[in-house]
Amino acid sequence: MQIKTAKFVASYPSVERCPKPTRPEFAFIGRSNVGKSSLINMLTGHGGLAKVSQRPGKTQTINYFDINGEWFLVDLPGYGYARVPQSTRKGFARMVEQFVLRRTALYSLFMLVDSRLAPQRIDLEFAQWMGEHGVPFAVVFTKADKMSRSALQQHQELFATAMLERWEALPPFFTTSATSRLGRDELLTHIAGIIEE
Ligand SMILES: Nc1nc2c(ncn2[C@@H]2O[C@H](COP(=O)(O)OP(=O)(O)O)[C@@H](O)[C@H]2O)c(=O)[nH]1
Ligand SMILES: [Mg+2]
Repeated sequence: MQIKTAKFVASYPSVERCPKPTRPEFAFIGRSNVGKSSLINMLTGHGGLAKVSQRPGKTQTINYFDINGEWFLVDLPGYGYARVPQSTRKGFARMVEQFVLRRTALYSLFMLVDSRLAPQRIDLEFAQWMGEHGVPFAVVFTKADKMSRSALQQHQELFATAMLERWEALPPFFTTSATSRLGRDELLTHIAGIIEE
């Protein structure tokens, strides 16, 4: 898939306020600092579309980007902030939960995982929760440029093993780097394939 245009649409405070579901939507989520904004910029080819490296927990809204006038890329608030109060954290969790469960236009969700880390409980729990609710998703390993191929493979295998303790099949895995643009074609081809189905 070619990205011809990528434009910020608007930010919404809740799923109820989101626009009418008229086009396929693909949402991105992950822990704060996982590289979500960088990946969105890398995929769309627009360096300034999503803001990189802001204060963790800064994105408290559901952000819509119009891609090619054909589909929406949705930037969801991250999970796992250390520095926001518990009550705020619960608010984010509810917002994300309602969006993921209720949004009829959501074709697939991409869960970003930092390839530098061994499997994190919060990521595994979120994957588990999506699986239980039948939410289609893929796992996107970020910052692959910072890892040797063997270490990268080891973390991915550990993640797969942890998921297979609960599930018989794995979702698609993607390996990406915002700096080298690794994984860009694969992710966009995956999205195009889902839209065509
Ligand atoms: N080396 C490298 N650094 C990255 C990559 N993606 C993000 N970063 C860095 O990780 C930090 C957090 O990135 P950001 O995109 O803001 O993460 P977000 O909080 O998930 O949106 C920033 O300093 C980025 O420059 C990547 O693929 N490779
Ligand atoms: Mg961000």
